[in-house]
Amino acid sequence: MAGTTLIPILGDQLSLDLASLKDADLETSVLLMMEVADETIYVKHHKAKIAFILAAMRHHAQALRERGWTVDYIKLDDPDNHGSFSGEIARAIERHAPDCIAITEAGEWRVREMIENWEDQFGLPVTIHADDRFIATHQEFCDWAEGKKQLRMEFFYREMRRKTGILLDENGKPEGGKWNYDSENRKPAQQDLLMPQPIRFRADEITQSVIDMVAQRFADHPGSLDHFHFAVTHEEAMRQKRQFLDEALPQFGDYQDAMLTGEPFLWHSILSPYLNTGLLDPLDLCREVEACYYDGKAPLNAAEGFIRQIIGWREYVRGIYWREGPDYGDRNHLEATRDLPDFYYTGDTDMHCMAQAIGQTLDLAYAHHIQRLMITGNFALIAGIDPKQVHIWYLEVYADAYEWVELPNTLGMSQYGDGGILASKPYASSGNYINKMSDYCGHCRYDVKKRTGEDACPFNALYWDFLARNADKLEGNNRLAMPYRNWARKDEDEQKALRESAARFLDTL
Ligand code: FAD
Ligand code: DLZ
Ligand code: SF4
Repeated sequence: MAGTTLIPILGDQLSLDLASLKDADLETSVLLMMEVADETIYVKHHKAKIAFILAAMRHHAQALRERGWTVDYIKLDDPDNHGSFSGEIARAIERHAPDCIAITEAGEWRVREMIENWEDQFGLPVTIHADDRFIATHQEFCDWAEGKKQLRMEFFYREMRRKTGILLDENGKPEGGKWNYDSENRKPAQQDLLMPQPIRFRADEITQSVIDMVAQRFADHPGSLDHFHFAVTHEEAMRQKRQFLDEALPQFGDYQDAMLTGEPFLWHSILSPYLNTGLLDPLDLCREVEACYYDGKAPLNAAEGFIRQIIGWREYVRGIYWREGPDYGDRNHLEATRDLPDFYYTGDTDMHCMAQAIGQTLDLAYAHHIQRLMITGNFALIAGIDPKQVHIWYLEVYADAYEWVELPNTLGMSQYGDGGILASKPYASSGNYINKMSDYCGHCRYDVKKRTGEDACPFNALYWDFLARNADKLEGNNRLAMPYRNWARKDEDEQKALRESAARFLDTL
């Protein structure tokens, strides 16, 4: 008779057809799900992020049991809980005496290295399955990147379009003749009564008990539980997906980069927590978006733009995370050392754009891409904040944050900490960009048109100071030739005034 296989399922592996379950035997497998202290405190995750993950895990365990699996579920408040994945595997081995362990690969180096020790630690064979919820394998990404002087998402994305066949015509050419319709996608938005709103899911008994436990146990973690709205089951995540496809997708492209006061969601999907935990499948979602285009329910710029975020950016950042290795998070190309200001944890700042982006983040564990990149990320970049502290903040505060996706976005794309592996130039801007893409400046005590002086928008002087401060590292970058020419054209007095204004502001942080 076949012995028992122990199959640990981690908190971001909540897919019913997870790789480690595909060939597993219903009769002889024990699935192990573990709520463990180490995972909840290795950074101070937002309360709503912890509540979402644990509530989704508990509902997923139910869904697995309904499908006939034996699930051994360890709760965080179990008095015997050892508090770590390895500690709980050791206890589960005592309970179930398995012959072997099978697991789907983890989403970060820290846990991957832990799992790689298990064979020696427990004296059992451990099979690690590749995570086939992603489109590109690690090898495919490395093969594509091999020998290239510069990696560019756009070219990798075309490979993913070819691999999946998404939005290709019968001759294998991109639908509509172009691979990318971003030039149509950079419109500012107006306040609009018909703006779609994501579904606010009600907490059932299971979710409520998790929320209560998190409120008590993680009171010193950032963020609020008052607005907890997440889908926590596969069915609820599907409903949110349907809502997005029907109501927001058609205008997703147009307003992808827009920001409005008091509107945290705009036409974004709010699906990343579900894609990253496995409640939704990324490729299925892209095929549904593609179908919306073919059925005339969404224009090509919206469908292509959305699909690019998933089969392009999402896959690309993952490829870079694993290719660059476990020390990626230690890089600091611009040698930025300033501490992260306290207002990242309170939202208490006169900069209205920052107060909006941080405030909604603390309330909802959500901000959309341009808020993350061009508001909070841009500020940290031009103020010279230590990229590791910035990385930890992003990993803590967003419900969708796991290191494989958060770190390259933060350290690489947003903070240029990898010196240009992920992005060809730093995403630094003055207040002008924020004013163009949002209505924030109209509500701000600072004047976005002013560059120096007490009421000048801090982003302006900081932007020029950033360029001047990092000239030795950035001046040679072709994509920054124009801003450096503009800096050189300023007379000495103006340069001095800008740098002094920046220094005065930085002193207040
Ligand atoms: P939509 O705007 O509706 O986009 C659709 C989907 O595309 C997203 O759900 C997401 O799965 C994918 N996507 C879009 N952009 C990216 C990207 N750059 N990288 C990976 N996937 C992308 N995304 C995370 O999932 N987790 C993170 O921890 C995370 N950290 C970020 C940190 C910084 C500094 C920046 C600039 C971006 C980060 N992103 C992260 C990418 C992006 O901001 C979020 O995926 C997006 O805001 C999620 O909201 P949404 O589901 O409404 O996205
Ligand atoms: C993020 C997180 C949290 C807060 N808690 C748990 C947990 O208690 N149990 C669990 O299995 N996973 C949790 N996670 C997600 C893990 O940190 C994630 O699976 C690893 O980062 C590996 O990618
Ligand atoms: Fe932000 Fe400057 Fe605009 Fe104020 S004026 S909202 S600080 S960009």
